[in-house]
Amino acid sequence: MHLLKKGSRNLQADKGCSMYKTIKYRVENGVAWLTLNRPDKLNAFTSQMNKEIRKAIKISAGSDEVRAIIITGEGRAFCSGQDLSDVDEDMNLGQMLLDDYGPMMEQLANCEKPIIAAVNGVAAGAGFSLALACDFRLVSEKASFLNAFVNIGLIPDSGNLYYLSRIVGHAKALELSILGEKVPASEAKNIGLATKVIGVDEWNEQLKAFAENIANKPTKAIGLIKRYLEASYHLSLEEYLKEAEGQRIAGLTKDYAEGVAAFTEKRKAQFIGK
Ligand code: T3D
Repeated sequence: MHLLKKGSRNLQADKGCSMYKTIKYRVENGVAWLTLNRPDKLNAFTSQMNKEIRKAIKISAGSDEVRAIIITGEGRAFCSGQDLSDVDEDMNLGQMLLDDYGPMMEQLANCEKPIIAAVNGVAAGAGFSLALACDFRLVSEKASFLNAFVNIGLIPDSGNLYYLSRIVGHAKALELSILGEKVPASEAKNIGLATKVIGVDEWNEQLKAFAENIANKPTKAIGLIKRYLEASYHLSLEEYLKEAEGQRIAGLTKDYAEGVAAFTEKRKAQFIGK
């Protein structure tokens, strides 16, 4: 298995949101803010929204300006999963996953920038899967998670079981998936789903601080950490120890030189993401 990243293109970050109809996108202080923007449907996914998310992630992944990505929802929800008013009984759901959700999940998994889900409200169905696919979940005290699939006779999809079992363990993943009951923010923290639970009053300030702190870390090293941690689940130890190649790459970055210089000079490192 190749652990090396495929060629990444240096795409220009899009600062405006005019090219998007179902999301909002802006870049500020090294952080790309991607806001799901269908609040009247609790930000439910449509094929269009799925495409726009993929586009924004691709742009963010390829932009030197972006060093962290934050995904959140407009209004009172994070995302309520597939728009159930946009499907019919004859639809091939498997094909829909192959065409839309699978590529989105793959793109998130291959993105070497840190991705934060800012779960401002309920995250249900594929909206829960989206939050699981992110590297961090900052959770509002009024948010909740709902593996809603079973409630409409479906199985958790969009990588849900893959990530959920890794995050909360097999037994809890099975419980949440079969019972289909809401998990409030406090329980999400207890079972390791939430990185941090944030009070409503401090929400904006803490999100910004968390994301900007991550955006100021050595971005290339973070990408390599993500890549090797994920690879570790699929490789033998012998294969995994090719991590040496990752460390070789990290050792060539300007951030490594800066990190060592800052340590010896007893000052705070100023990482530039290169
Ligand atoms: O099925 C396939 O196509 C394959 C793909 C599957 C991927 C999936 O994501 S399957 C799972 C789909 N999602 C769900 O089953 C969740 C459905 N929604 C809910 O269970 C609840 O709405 C929530 C727990 C998320 C929130 O409950 P609550 O009480 O806070 O809000 P509400 O009153 O139920 O919803 C507010 C409005 O949003 C309402 O519209 P209205 O009556 O004000 O005009 C509701 O219909 C709408 N809404 C909520 N979720 C969806 C939705 N509209 C379309 N699709 C939704 N998923």
